[in-house]
Amino acid sequence: MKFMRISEIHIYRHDLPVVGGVFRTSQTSMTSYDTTIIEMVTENGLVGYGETCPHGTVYQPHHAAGARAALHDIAPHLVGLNALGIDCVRDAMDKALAGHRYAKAAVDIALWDLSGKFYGARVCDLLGGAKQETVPSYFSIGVTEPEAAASIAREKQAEGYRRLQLKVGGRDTGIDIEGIRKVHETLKPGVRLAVDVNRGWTTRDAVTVSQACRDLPLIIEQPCDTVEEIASLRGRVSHAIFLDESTEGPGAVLQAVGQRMCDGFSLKVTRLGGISTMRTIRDVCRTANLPMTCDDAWGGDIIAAACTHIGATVSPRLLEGVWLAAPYIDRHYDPKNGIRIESGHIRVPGGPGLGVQPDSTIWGPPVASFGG
Ligand code: 0XW
Ligand code: MG
Repeated sequence: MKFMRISEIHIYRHDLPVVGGVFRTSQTSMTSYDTTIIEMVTENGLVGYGETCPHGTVYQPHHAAGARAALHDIAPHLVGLNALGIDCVRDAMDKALAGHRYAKAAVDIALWDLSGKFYGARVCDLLGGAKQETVPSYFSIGVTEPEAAASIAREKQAEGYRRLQLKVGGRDTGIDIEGIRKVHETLKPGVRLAVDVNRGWTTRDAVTVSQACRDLPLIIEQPCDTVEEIASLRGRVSHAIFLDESTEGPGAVLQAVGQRMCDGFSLKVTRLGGISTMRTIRDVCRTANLPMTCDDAWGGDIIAAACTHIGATVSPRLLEGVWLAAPYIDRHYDPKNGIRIESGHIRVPGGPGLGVQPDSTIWGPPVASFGG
């Protein structure tokens, strides 16, 4: 096996203020995101990047400062290892610290970036090849009043989006029903709508809303908190159900697939453990004939590139979309090759690795450095 020694690891912290002021989900209102970036340098001077950025502190059992603390403990165990042996480095991370998949994901992403740079290949090509060079994105409309949601829905379809996700929950279900109906009325032919509750309903609420909207073709995403609640909805609701937050790791996805608990997944790269785990789950979804998204909770160009590369390798028939935080972020890490959404679609970057070359001065000095 070829060897490329990891010589330095730097950890950065960066704020991503929300364009428009606030992004609301049923249980969280975010005005700024705290993201963590990892920079891995190899002995021959290649530099790889990874990122992890939770959607606040209650969306998942993930914590921004916790990610940095975990990486701080893990990093010393990685200096000197072979960056090209991605799975061996993952083993080393597991020996250094149990759990903390969302933190380790940043390292995993940086390793794929480095492998791509070493072999002169794009991450999507290392993952088996891009099935499309432009992937569909979808727009997420935060929790808002029904009229406001409908007007954003109109605007985003005019921009070219072919899938919308409407956030609901955390309020009277009557308003949710009105919002869903109002947004649905705006849908152009072929545009699909997912209603994302982010765990905000009881099973009673889920049955009530689904029955009240039974004439509308929708996907309902993560209606309730637990998989037990969601599993109990089978046969009682009129809509396809997707799991998001409940897929806390690959094991949870396998369980949901085995029990046919849902009709698809909204997947988060860092929650599952990075690009390596997403590849496994992509193949599981293909085997089980289940649609999936390739998203993350939030994050800048590095996360956006990771989601796009994986998304490009999913069978187009099963790819629900690649969600990026880009519309809510006003600055790219890589001003030239940063990941952009145009007409609701994302072009897969052409350069080696992730295909983005961040300007690390944007993040200020590292909060921790190892090796060197
Ligand atoms: C729309 N998202 C991808 C962004 C927020 O993290 C919530 C999330 C979701 O689908 O739940
Ligand atoms: Mg979701």
